[in-house]
Amino acid sequence: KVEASVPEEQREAWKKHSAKEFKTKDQFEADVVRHIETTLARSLFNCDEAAAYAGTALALRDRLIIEWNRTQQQQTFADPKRVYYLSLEFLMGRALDNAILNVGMKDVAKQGLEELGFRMEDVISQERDAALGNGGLGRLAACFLDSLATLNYPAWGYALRYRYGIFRQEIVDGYQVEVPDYWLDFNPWEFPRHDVTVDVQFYGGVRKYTDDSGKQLSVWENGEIVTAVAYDAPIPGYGTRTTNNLRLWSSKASHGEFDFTKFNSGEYEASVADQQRAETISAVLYPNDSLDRGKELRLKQQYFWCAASLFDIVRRFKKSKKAWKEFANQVAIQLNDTHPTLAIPELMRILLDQEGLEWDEAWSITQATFGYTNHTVMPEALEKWSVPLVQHLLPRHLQIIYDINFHFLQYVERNFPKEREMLSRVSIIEESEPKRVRMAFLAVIGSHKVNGVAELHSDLVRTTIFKDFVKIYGPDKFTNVTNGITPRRWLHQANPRLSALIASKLGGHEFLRDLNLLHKVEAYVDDEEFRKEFRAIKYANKVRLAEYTKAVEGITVNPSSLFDIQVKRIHEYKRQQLNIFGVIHRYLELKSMSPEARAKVQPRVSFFGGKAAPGYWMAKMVIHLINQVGKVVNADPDIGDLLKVVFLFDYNVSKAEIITPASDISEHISTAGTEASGTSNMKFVLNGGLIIGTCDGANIEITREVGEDNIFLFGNLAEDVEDLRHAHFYGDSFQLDPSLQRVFDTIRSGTFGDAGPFSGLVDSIVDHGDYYLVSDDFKSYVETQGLIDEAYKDQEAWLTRTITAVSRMGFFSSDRCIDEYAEMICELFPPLAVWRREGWF
Ligand code: F58
Repeated sequence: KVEASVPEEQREAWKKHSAKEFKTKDQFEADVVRHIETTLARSLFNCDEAAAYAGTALALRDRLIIEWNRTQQQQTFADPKRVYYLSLEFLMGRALDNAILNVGMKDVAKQGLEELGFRMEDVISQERDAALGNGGLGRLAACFLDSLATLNYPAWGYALRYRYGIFRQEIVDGYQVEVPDYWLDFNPWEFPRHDVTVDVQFYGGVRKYTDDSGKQLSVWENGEIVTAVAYDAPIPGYGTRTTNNLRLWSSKASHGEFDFTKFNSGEYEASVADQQRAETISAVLYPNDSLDRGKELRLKQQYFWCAASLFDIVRRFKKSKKAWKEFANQVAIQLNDTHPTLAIPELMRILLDQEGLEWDEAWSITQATFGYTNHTVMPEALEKWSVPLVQHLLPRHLQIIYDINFHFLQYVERNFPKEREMLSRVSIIEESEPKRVRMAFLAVIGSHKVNGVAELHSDLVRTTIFKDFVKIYGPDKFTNVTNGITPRRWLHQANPRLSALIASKLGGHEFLRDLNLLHKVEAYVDDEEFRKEFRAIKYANKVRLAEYTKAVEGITVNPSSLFDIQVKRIHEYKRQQLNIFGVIHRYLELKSMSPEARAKVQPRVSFFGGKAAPGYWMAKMVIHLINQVGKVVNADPDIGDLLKVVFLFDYNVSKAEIITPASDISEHISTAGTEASGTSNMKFVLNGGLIIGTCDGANIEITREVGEDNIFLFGNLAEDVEDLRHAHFYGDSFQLDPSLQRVFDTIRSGTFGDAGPFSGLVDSIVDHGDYYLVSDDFKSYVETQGLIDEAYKDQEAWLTRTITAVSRMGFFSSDRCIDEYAEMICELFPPLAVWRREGWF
C-alpha cells in the first residue's frame, strides 16, 4: 500500500488541474511560445534557433513528464520486479529528436515549428550531445534504455552525472587536441532531485562489536562523507506510454557549499577545498576506452555510484515491506562490465552490517541479484585494483572481498581437491606486488549469470579468461547475448527516407517495434520502383555527407565515388593503421598507372573518424598519419577524384547519424578475437551499406544472417592468432609483404611530412612483433578491397546485395537483446511477459 500525500477529498481539484498532454499542432505551438516567452523571457523579436530549440525541448519535456510520472506511479502501485542497469557510461547523444519520435509527434512538431518560422533540422541540431561515454559500451547502454522502455520493462539506468563528458576533439596541424566538453549549460532533460540524496562514506576504519543478542557484527565508521544528489532524465519508449528513468548521481560536499565550522574560523580555503574535492568525484568521464589505469579517483567514482545506487534500490525495496528472501524476486541488477562490481560487496555490507543477515543468506541473495556482462577479453582492459588502495578507501569492502574469496576457494578446494594450482589461478586476489583485486573474477563469483556480447566473444570468454570458472560452476552460468541496436535511432531517425520507404511497402512502421518484419523487404529486391527509390536515398545520404564534409573539413568529395567509412574509437586492435596503409598503397598504385589504366579505376573516398584516448600515443599517431596522407593525396592533381582521404573530426553520436547512412562500404577490421562484438557494423548494414570485415565479433553473425555473398570477409581467424604472434617473435625470417614494405618506405621517405612521429607505427610492426597482425592480413585486405572495387562497378548487383542485407538484419535489434536478457539473465518472466505484451495502461 502506498501512502498518497494529498487527502482523498482534495484529489478532485488536483485531477482537474493536472497537466494535460498536447495532441494538436496548435497546442504544441502554444506550449513552445509560452516557454519561449515565460521560461526563457524571450519574444518573437529575439528568438534565435537556440531559443527555438529550448522552447521546443521544454514543451516536449512537459509532455514527457506526464507519462513519466504516470509510469512511475503505476510501477510504485504494482511493485513488479525491476531491472536496474548499472553502467558507468550512457552515450545518449541528442534527446529532442528521439523524444519527438517516441511520443509520435514528428509531423505535429515539424509543421508547428515551420509555422513559427523554424526548420526542424536546424532546431534539432542546436542540441549538444549528452556524451557520457567512450564508445560501444556506452552506446549499447543507451540503446538498451530505449528498448527497455519500448518493451515496457520497469527499468532504471544508474550512472554518474559527469560535468564533463568525453572530450571534444579538435585537429590542429593534423594532431588531435582535446577540449573539455562542458555540456550542462542548458540541459532541459534533467531534473535535479535535491530531496533524493545519499551520504556515501570513504576511508575510515572497521570496528567489531557484539550486539544485544551476542552476535558479532562489524561497522564501518569515522570515514569522510560525500553526498550524492540524484538527477533524473526521462526515457520514453517508442509507441508506448512507458517512460522510464535514468538516474545520474552528482557529488557534493556533505555539509553543503562550505564547511561552516571551518568557514567561521577563517579557514576559507580549507572549507572550499573540501567542497571541490567532493565535487571532483563526478566531474569528469575517464576518456580511456580499453586500458585500465587503476587511478584512485576512478575507484572513488565507482564506489560513489554503486553505493548511491544500491542505497536507492534497497530503499525502494524496503518500502514494499517484503522479506529479504524476496529481494532477488524484486530486483535484478545487471553489471555493464566490471565497473560496477563494487556493488557486490556493497550489497553484502548492507545485508550483513546493517540488516543483520547471516553470511549464507546474504550471499545467496547477492548472487541471485546480479548478472554480469563482459565486453572484452583483452588482458589490459580487465580491471584490477591494488589491495592497499582498496584497503585505504574501502576498508570494510576489502574484508568482505577477502571473505567472499575465502568461501569461494574453500568450495573450489572441496570440489577439485586434486587441482591445487587452480586455487591461485581463480583467486580474487592476485598475488602480485602489490596484491590486486581481480574485479572480473569478483563479478563472476558474485553473479548468477555471465554473458559475452557476441557468439565468438562468448566462446572466448568461456575458453580463455573464465575457463576455470566454467569448470567450477558448470557451463550454464556462462551465456551469450549478441548485441543489438535500436532501429528507432539508427534507422528511423538517422535515415527517415529509408524508414519511410520500408514503411510504404510493409504497411506502416510496425517494423520499428519488430525488426524481424524487415524480412518482407526482400520481396521487393527486384521491384524497379523500390530499387530506384532505395538507390536515390543512398545517393541523397551521400550528398548530405559530402556537403557536411565540405562545410566542416573544406574538402570536396564526389558523391558518386565509393564511400568507404571507418568510424570508431582509434585503437591498434581496431586497426585503422591497416586501413590507412591500404590507402597509401592505393595511392602509390594510382601514381604508377598509365592514364588509360586510371580511367578504369573506381573513384573512392576514405572517411575516418574517432577519438584517441589522450594518453595513447600510437592511436594519436594514427590520426596524424591519416591527416597527413589526406593533405598530400587530396592536393595531388594527378589523383583528382580517384581518391580522397577525409578525417571527420570529433566523431560522436549525432555525427554518426549523418555518417552511417552514407556508406557504401564500412570497415570492421579488428584483429580476429579482439573486438567483442562491434555495433556500428550493424548500423551500417541496416542503412544499406556493405561491410569489409574480419571474422571477429558480430561480423560473424552478420555473415550468418545476410549471407556470405553480401559481406566482404578477409584475414586470419581467431584460432590462428596465437600461432601467428608466436611466429613473429620466434620465427627466423620475417618477410614483409613487398607492397607493405613500399608503404613503409614511402612513409619513411617523408612523403607525408616528417616521418619521425610515424616511426612508432612502423616499428611496432617491423621490429616489435606486430601484435595486431597488420602485416599478416595486409595482402588479403588489399585483395578484398580490389574485389570491392570490381563489385561496385556493377551497380545493379551491388544494389541487390544491399537491399538483401537490409532485409536480413532483423536479428540485430536491441529489442531482441533485451528480451533475451530478461528471459535468461534477469528472470523477469512471467509477470513481465504480460506487461510486455499489453503495456502498462
Ligand atoms: C565495447 N567496449 C567493445 N569499452 O569493444 C565492443 O566490441 C562492443 O560492441 C561494445 O563494447 C558493446 O558490447 C567498450 O566500448 C569501453 O569503452 C570501456 C570504457 C571504460 C574503460 C574500459 C573500456
